[in-house]
Amino acid sequence: MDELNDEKNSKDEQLEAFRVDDKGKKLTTNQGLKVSEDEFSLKAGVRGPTLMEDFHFREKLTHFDHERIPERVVHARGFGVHGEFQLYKNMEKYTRAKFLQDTSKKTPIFVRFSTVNGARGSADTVRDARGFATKFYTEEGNYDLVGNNIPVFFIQDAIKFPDLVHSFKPEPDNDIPQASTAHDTFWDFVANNQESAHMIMWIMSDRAIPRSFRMMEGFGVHTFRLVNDQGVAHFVKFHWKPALGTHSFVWDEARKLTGIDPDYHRNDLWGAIEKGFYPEFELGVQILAEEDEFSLGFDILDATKIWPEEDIPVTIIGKMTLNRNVDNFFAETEQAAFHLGNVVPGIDFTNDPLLQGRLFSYLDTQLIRLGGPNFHEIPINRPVVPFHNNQRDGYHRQTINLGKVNYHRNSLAGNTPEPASVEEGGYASYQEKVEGVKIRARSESFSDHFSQATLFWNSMSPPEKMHIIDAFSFELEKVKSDSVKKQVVDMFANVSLELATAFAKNIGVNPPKGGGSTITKSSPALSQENTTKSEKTRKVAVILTDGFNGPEVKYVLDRLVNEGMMPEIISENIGTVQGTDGFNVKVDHTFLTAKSVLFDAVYMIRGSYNNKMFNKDAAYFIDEAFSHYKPIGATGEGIKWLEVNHFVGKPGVISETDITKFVPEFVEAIAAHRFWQRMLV
Ligand code: HDE
Repeated sequence: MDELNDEKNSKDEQLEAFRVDDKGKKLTTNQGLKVSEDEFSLKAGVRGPTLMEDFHFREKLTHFDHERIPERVVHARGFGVHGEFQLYKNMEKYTRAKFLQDTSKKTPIFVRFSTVNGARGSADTVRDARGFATKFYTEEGNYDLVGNNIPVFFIQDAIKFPDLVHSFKPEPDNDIPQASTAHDTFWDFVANNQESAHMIMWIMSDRAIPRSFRMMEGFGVHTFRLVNDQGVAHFVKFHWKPALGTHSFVWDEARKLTGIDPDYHRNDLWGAIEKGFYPEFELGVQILAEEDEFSLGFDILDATKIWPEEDIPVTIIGKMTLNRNVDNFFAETEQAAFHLGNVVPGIDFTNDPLLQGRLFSYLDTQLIRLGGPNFHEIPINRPVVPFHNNQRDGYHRQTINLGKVNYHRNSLAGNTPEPASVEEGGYASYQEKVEGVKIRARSESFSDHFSQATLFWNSMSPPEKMHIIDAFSFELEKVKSDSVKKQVVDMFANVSLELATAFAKNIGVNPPKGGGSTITKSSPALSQENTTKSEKTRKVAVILTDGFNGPEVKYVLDRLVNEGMMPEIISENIGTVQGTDGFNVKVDHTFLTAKSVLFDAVYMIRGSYNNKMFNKDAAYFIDEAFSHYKPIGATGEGIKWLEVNHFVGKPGVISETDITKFVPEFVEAIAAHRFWQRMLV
């Protein structure tokens, strides 16, 4: 079980030994005793008290009483999936890590995506950073890349993390609001900890409301080190680039989804994998020579800074494919334990004070969450290679270590298990020269909080800028303290006067007196306008009633499916809807469950002019999709319907009687995703 197998997925094989199928089996206690009655407790008389001796009742209830474990203090709401990583490019020039050298091997991986702020049962589509934690089960042990979908962080030193988290969590007196930063304590923290400026720009941007886990970038955030066989190190930043591009909701849509489908991102990822639309992310690295450490004009140890991609290009080195859903959410996703300290030879740390603090926190948090020091033995956390050491005992120990020797150095077991030399694969920390006085202070080189926040603002397209202004306005409208609002306006005047003046007006605060930025640089890679755009896997709502043109609709639906989209049929009742020429289609939804926010595009075929209620719902559906800038298509009688409702001729509205022309135009519109020109219509 512990040996690597190149042909098969070694993690999947390992997990197989732990999978249990209860179907078709007799019910037993945890001791394997067959149970003859599971609905009635053992009583003294049918109307009498339950007896203490009812071991089955006690076992069942006791287990149930202890089913919950503490949720993660941050990133409580998450969703995990399995996959594999395939290297494209041998990186031996930079790193000894074997999984980054052998392009013929696939490394099993497990990824857990998450929100940061909300509780375990909170909604998926809130405004927040998303966690993007990847566990590589390599032949040299587990390597965890525990990143986010935003490349910078709020603070520069881990000692402030509890303060940051207290400020964004629900306020302590009334535990409100859930999964939202739109409240006083968070913005008070921001205004009084101005290193947060850059991260706040990202959080107020569309990046914080991703359309899908499948459509967001991932970043390792910190500067790490790659170390090669000669012991030569390079600084590195890690990136995940989604094959489908980086896409977002509009805010109104995201908010509505928190009610309509709080599990939206889970459903989206689970469904895509079940349908065989396996999400892909390419792994990229930005590499910087050690001698260039001070060449970038900011400190590379400061986690509030990016390395603009135009200055240091991202080299793509491999691809991860997510191809398997979990069998059991609790056993796999909830019990997964990530830790930045899980590294393999050839990957090392830097002195980024945020990274250094995280190296403590992740192991520590698992002790309470997973109830002891043996969580590495839980199937999802086990490496696919054997582990041997003198650590013993503790809650829920599963390994049965043989023999008497449980200490190092020894002679009774020939001094084994023994350390491995570097040549044998032993991990040796990079020998960085360090000297300094003991001091609690921020390095001067960490003091520029605004330049890159301005760089981000300068890089946004006009619609993205409008969304950022709206997001600041929304959040601050919810803040009660006038003083906090004013402080935030003054703070962001340092990023952009245009921005601060715009949201100050919306929230009734006097415009900033000073401020402004001299930074004119921009980084096109930061704008989602420049991302990959594709129609693949997009969900199309097909509104259809009886009597539609069968051959035409069949043609369109077949083409949409063949080109990788997911059409779903909405009609008056669940069942089938009848077209001409004997063409029937299975109905997926009525308007009771189908809301426009669940779809990327709408295809209107025939409005039933007899059913007033249906027409009203269809009108609302299309109106809403239109207001969210989504593509709308119509053929046949659907065109009449769009005409009556004055949609024809508007940007992103495709109405065509010739279906051979309609399909390519509609597919192109779906690939364009949003028609921001409608803001001006
Ligand atoms: Fe985390 N973070 N974090 N974090 N973090 C946790 O570990 C912490 C930070 C990130 O899917 C906790 O197992 C400190 C940055 C992800 O299971 C905890 C600091 C980044 C996940 C913790 C940070 C992250 C966590 C809570 C400041 C992006 C979810 C439960 C120095 C690079 C992992 C747990 C999963 C989870 C501590 C900042 C990403 C408490 C002290 C920066 C993706 O240990």
